[in-house]
Amino acid sequence: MAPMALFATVMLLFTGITNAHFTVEHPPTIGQFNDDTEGDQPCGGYSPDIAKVSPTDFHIDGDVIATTLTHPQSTWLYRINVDPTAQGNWTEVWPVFQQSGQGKFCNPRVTIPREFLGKKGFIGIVSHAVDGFLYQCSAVHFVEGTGTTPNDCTNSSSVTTSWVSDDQLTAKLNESTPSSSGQHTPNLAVSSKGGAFQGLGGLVTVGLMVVLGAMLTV
Ligand SMILES: *[C@@H]1O[C@H](CO)[C@@H](O)[C@H](O)[C@H]1NC(C)=O
Ligand SMILES: *[C@@H]1O[C@H](CO)[C@@H](O)[C@H](O)[C@H]1NC(C)=O
Ligand SMILES: *[C@@H]1O[C@H](CO)[C@@H](O)[C@H](O)[C@H]1NC(C)=O
Ligand SMILES: [Cu+2]
Repeated sequence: MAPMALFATVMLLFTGITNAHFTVEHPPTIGQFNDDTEGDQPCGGYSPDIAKVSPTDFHIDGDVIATTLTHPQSTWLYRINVDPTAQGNWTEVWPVFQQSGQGKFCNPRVTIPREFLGKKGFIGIVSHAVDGFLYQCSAVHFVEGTGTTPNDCTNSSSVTTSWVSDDQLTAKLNESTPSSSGQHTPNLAVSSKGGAFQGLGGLVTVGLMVVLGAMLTV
């Protein structure tokens, strides 16, 4: 009984660890979050249609973008467009920067060019991390003024940021044709969609099975 319980716990633990890229707290994202398709542009596996969602107000003189990163490092692109299905013609609304350290990063003063005032569209948040590019979108209505900063807008203590240039990430401003989820696994030849971490998790799991198997036969 005990070894099997241990085995199950270990399996669960590794499953939990491998299901992690990044999430967005503010503004609320559209579509069901799906870890496996977060590498599909433009919105992480979800096909947006501005006519079918309820946009949140986003204040053009300064409002909040807040994310939680579950990788040790990421470069970030904040982009917006007013295409009904979020295809292409993105405008950068914050310079590309790098986050070091897992956890929450909240940017309380993202401003939007005035030409977008009164329009409905999308804020796309793109992460470039160890297992490739990852996407989330929020549907927003660009309104006048400055947003109030929510209480959960905080930076994790381990998080630091710096300005970097990332040409591959900046090129996502021009991206418009749907990508395959294969883009999410550029570094290791792992067939699963989840990328390097699932590959690693799989290896470790196999290793543990061997060890536990040996224990059980003793
Ligand atoms: C791209 O977006 C900008 C800003 O909304 C707009 O002025 C421009 O006309 C758009 N270009 C195309 C080709 O849709
Ligand atoms: C988080 O850190 C950035 C600088 O890295 C800072 O601009 C921002 O105001 C911080 N957010 C909060 C909620 O303090
Ligand atoms: C986007 O495409 C236009 C036209 O091809 C090009 O001039 C511009 O440099 C590109 N921007 C980026 C960020 O790649
Ligand atoms: Cu990931």
